[in-house]
Amino acid sequence: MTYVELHGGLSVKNGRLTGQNGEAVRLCGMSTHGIAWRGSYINEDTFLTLRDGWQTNCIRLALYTAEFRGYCTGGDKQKLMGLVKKGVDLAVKLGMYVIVDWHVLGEKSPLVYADEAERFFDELSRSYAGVPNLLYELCNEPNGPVDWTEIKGYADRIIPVIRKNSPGAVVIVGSPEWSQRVDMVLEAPLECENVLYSMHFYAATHKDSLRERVRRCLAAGLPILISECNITEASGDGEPDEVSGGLWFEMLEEYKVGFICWSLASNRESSGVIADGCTKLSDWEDSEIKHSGLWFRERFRSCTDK
Ligand code: IDC
Repeated sequence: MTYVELHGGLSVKNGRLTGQNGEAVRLCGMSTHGIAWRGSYINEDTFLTLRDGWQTNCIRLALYTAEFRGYCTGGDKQKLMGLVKKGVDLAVKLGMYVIVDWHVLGEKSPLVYADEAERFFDELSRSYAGVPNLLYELCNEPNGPVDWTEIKGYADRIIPVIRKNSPGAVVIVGSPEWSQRVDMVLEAPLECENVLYSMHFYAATHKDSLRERVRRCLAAGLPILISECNITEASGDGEPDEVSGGLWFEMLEEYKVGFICWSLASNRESSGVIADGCTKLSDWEDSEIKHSGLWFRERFRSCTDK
């Protein structure tokens, strides 16, 4: 039985992501790097290795909007949408969950390309209306002067566009300061149902003070998904910190919070989990996986409630 056969369409109940029989569901898996540059990982063998070898139930497809010919800054829209759909189709075929991530970063505010976002999510949700595998992440990491009211306004504009096509779909919403201000969300959450709030950490940079903030929100019942994390520094590089990572994971287990690791890439950064220069797209040997990748593979394998 696949993960999606087991849990079906997801919803958010009592602060937790929930499966079709009322059970808690933790999403766990890898995030791609920008699919415009590392789209070759969107193929069946890769997904199969991640599902069966790494025991993950979810994959996140990162679609950069502004950087390096992103979707809204000169990227080939048709090709990029094609890659997104290829990824969603594969997840459907393999019974995995899939998060499509509108990767707001360089533009800071999701309002900058809100018109484009509306068109993008309208097309996607029309194509996959009612498909239980797909979750929609509306804005990776708002940053700079953007505040929660602005992000909320953006979410209140995009969510109805998605829900008009796919009424029950779960959406994931970011927060100010690179999706770390879940405390601001807690004071004024969105009013609609089936929303998860994303929270991102990089354990070598983010330690007790951020963990305590997140714990307060979890204890108060805010539904959170770690839609990006690693044990490296926030730069995506630097020495992994397993001790801080371990403390994060104790908390995630306690509250049954899902987690997605950044990133499925062979590059020079310690957060790119495939060894630099390794061109294999699946069935990696341990020697072809970086320290951070081996660490996360262990967390995926031991993740309960997936
Ligand atoms: C980084 C990539 C890097 C790329 C850069 C683009 O690892 O290769 O050049 O983006 O600006 C995030 C972001 C994510 C970052 C990652 C590491 O969501 O896009 O990826 N990070 O810096 N938030 C915190 C860390």
